[in-house]
Amino acid sequence: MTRVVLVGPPGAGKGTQATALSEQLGVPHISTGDLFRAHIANNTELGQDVRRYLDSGQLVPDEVTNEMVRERLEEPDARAGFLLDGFPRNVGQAEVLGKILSSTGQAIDAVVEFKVDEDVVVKRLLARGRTDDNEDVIRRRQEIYRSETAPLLSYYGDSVITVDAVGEVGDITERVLSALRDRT
Ligand code: B4P
Repeated sequence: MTRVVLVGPPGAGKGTQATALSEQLGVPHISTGDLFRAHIANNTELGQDVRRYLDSGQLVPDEVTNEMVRERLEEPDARAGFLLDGFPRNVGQAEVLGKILSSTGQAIDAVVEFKVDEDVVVKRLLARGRTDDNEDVIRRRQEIYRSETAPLLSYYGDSVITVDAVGEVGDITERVLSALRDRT
C-alpha cells in the first residue's frame, strides 16, 4: 500500500502523521500546504499569488494546485509511491488526480480519514499559532472542509480507512500502519 491519500479536517494531524508514515513506508510525503508555504517563503510568483488564499483560509484555485501536484508527482521519487497530505481537497481535484495517475497506469491504494472533533482541532491549531491559525480563519477552514473536502469520503467509498486521530502521535501512527496492513 504505497499510494495513499490522507484526508481530515484542518489540524487533524495529517502533516504530523505523514512525516512519521513517510519514514516507515519509505515513500515521499507530498503536502500541498507545505509546497505553498515554501513558495511563499521563497517569494516566488506562485507564492505571491497564493498567499492571500492561505491567510484567509480559502482553497487555492484548482488549476494552480493541480498543476503543482502534477509536476511534483512526475518527480522520480514519487514513481514508486507517495503519501498525499492535503490533496485532493475537493472532488474536482480528486478527478484530476485520478487522471494523472491512470495516465501512467497508477491508482490510489487507500484513503486514510483522520477522525477528530472540531473542538480538539481548534485547541491544537490555536496552540500552533501559524499565520492562518486564528479563530476566524480556522472556522472558515472547517466550513470548507465540511462542504468541499468531506464529500471525498463518499467519492472514494470502499477505499477509505477511518482512523481515530485523538491520542499520542506514535499511537496514531501505529493505528494507521496497522489499518493499512489489514488492507493488503
Ligand atoms: P494544510 O497545510 O494542509 O494544513 P492543515 O489542514 O491545517 O493541517 P494538518 O491536518 O496537516 O495538521 P498538522 O499535522 O499540521 O493547509 C493549509 C492551507 O493551504 C489551506 O487552508 C489552503 O489555503 C491551502 N491548501 C492546502 N492544500 C490545498 C489544496 N489541495 N487545494 C487548495 N488549497 C490548499 O497538525 C496541527 C497541529 O496539531 C500541530 O501543531 C501539531 O503539532 C498538533 N498535533 C498533531 N497531532 C497531534 C496529536 N495527536 N495530539 C496533539 N496535537 C497534535
